[in-house]
Amino acid sequence: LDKSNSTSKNKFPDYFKFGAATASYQVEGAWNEDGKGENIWDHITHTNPTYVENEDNGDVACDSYHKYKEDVAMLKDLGVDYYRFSLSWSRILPYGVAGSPVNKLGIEYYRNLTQELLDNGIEPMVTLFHWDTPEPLQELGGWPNPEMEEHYAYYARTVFEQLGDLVKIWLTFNEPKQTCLEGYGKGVKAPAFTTTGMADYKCTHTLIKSHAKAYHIYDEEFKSKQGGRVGMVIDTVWFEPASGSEKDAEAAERAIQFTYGWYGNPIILENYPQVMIDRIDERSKQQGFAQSRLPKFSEEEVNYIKGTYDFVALNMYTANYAEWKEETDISDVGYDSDLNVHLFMDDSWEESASSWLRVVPWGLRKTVNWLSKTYNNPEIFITENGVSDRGGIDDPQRINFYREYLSNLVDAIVEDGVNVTRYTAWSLMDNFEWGSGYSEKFGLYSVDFSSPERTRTKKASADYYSQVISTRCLVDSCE
Ligand code: PNW
Repeated sequence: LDKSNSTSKNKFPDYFKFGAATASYQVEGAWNEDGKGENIWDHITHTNPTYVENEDNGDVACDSYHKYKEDVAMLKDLGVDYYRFSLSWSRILPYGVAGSPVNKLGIEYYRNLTQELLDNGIEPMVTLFHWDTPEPLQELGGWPNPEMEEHYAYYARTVFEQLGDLVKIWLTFNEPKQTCLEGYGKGVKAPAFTTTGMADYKCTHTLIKSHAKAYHIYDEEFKSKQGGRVGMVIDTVWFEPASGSEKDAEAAERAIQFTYGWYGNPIILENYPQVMIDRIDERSKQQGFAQSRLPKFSEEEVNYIKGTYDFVALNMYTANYAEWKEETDISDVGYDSDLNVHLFMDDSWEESASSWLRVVPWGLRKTVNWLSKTYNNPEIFITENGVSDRGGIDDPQRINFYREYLSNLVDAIVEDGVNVTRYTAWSLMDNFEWGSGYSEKFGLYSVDFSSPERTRTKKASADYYSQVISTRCLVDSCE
């Protein structure tokens, strides 16, 4: 695309907002302070330390529990409009379960952080759940147990009551696909179960119902007085057909339906994607299951779930090629064989420190266009986008990443008419990158994890992002 003759094409609209994100377990530390209960990441890192690279854990992390004022000062310096952070369920409800006592000190921490943001003119955007399930709930079976809906509803109501006067944007779940598929299906996230093709589907079923319930609780009990909005963060990579063939196009569409659509369709449209229902029903039957491995929503549930969003939220980092493949072994029970698409990356795509993440900026433009078309032009928030390296203050690769992805985003908005209103950089600072520990760095600020002070230092990319935010523009020449 030739943008040389139009400067305004590089400009984000005036209403557009920029933010930065973190998540509780990845930054807070203070894992057992002030009455916080144990969660599944505390549990797995303490009982099975080699689960994470270098035996890292989030016991201290960035120590944001004590250093939140420094974090807010960094956000202020960046000039962001809002800060996306998550609440630790175990810090608020140490026992996790419905009806259990609220930890006043936990609430106080989040009220202090939120007030500090507001005092600095930064809007809070709050995720209720970013993967850190309370351990007592995991011991009741965790997300595949339908009972979780009741526990989550109690937690959500508690949070709306305690923080709803200050917070106007709520995200019920972060990337539930990672919780369900990676946590219960593939074992690469806590609680590390590997019952794919069953537990991941049950987890999703309960989680979607939990989301819908929280949405309705807010809508009925809080919205009229608090005036906020509620949505769910769903992630996907962009799936590009491996060739121009019909079959590869079908494979790519099936892959995004099994990824974004798995969660997006029930909430934004109606029920699971038909291609998931058909394939999993059929494969289950051939495998001798008396019913489908994909649970069914009743008609009443379908109607209760549909429409439970005030905006559509997307985490997006990278892309895969999708290639059609022959049906292979019917006896294999699992999400991957239910999907049955050959996914791969192009060797020419620039690498990052994360094996799953290659730099594919045009994927963002295609993804938001797909969302807009599939879900009838909703308001879209980008709730995460960013890149990892191995560290250092001078980070030209990250500057280039942000420049290229933002350039594609502005094209999607200005040229394609997609209604994206927010962009969130992952992450404000280097933090605990789950199974990779502290080895992969996504921050705009570096954190010295070898120092008890957890000293934060601004990277070159933070200056770049600041400049984009203050000018709403990607190039110096635009206005
Ligand atoms: C996100 N993918 O996870 C999480 O929300 C963050 O907590 C995490 O730190 C960040 O990305 C970086 O990993 C994702 O393959 C992991 O598409 C993988 C994918 C997407 C999101």
